[in-house]
Amino acid sequence: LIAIIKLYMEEFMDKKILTIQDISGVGQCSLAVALPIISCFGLETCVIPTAVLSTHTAFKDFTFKDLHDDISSISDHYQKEKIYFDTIYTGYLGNKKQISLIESIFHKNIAKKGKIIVDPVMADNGKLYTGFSDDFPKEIKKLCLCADVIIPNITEACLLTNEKYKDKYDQEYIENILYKLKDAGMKNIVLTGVSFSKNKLGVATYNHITKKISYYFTKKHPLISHGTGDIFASCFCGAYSINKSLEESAALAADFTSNCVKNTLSDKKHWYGVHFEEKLPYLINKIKKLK
Ligand code: PXL
Repeated sequence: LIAIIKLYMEEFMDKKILTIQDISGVGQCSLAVALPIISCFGLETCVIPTAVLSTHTAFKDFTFKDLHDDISSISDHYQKEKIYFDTIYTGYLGNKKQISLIESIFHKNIAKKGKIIVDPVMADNGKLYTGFSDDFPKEIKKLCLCADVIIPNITEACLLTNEKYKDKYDQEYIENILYKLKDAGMKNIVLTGVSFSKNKLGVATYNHITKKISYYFTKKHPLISHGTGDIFASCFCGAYSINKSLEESAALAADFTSNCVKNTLSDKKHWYGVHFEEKLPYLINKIKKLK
C-alpha cells in the first residue's frame, strides 16, 4: 500500500510547471490566463515573465518593457536552488533574442522526464503580430524543434513551413501542413483553429508515437476574439502535465475554450478577450472527472 501511495504521490503531488510568456496588465491573455487555468489542475504554476505590457498588442499605444536581462538570472537562481520543472510551457516572447536564452532554460531547468511544450505565438489570421520581424518564424522554429509538443494555429504553422496561408481549405491542406511540420523535425503537433464547415471549429493533432492524425471539433461560435489561443494552450498544458494523452488534452482544451467563447457572446462590447473566469468551475469539474 505504501508503495502505491508513493507512486501516486510521485505522479500527482508536487508537480511544477514553468510557463514563460509575457504579462499583459489588461487583455485576458498570456500569464493572466495561464496562471488561473493551470492552477485548476492542481499544478504549482511557476513563471518567468518575458515582458511586461500595459495591454496586449491589439490595443493602440501599449507600454512594453522587455525583461530580457532578467531571464538568465532567474533561471540561474532556480538551478542553484535545485528547482526543476515537470513541464516547461513557452508562449509570447518579447523578441527573438530571448529564444536562445529559453533554449538554455530547457536544458538547465527541466526535471527528469520533463515535458517541453512550445506555443509559437507570433501570428494569426495570416499576419504576424505587431512588433515581430519577418525573420522571427525562422528563429522560433529552433524552439519548436526542442519541444515534445507544439501548439501553432494555422497561420503560425504556415510560417513555420513556408506554406501559403489560406482561410478556405480542405483536409488535404491541413494534413500536408502537419506532415511538413513532422518532416521538419517536430514531434507531437496540436494545430488549432481548424474548420471544415460553417458550424464546427476544432483541432488537428499529429501523434509522434502512433503516427496518427486525429481531429476534435466543437461548435463554432460567431465571435473572433483575442486570447483564445492562450486559453487553449494553458488548458492543454495542464491536462498533458497530469498525463492525459495528446488527444484527450486537446479535446478538453477545445471544449473549455469553446465554452469561454460562448460565455462572451452576449457581451457585444467586449472585444479584447473572452470571459473565461466564470468557466473555471466548469473546468475544475471536468478535470475531476478526468482524474
Ligand atoms: O494572445 C497572444 C498574445 C500574448 N501576448 C501579447 C500579445 C498576444 C497577441 O496579440 O499581443 C502581448
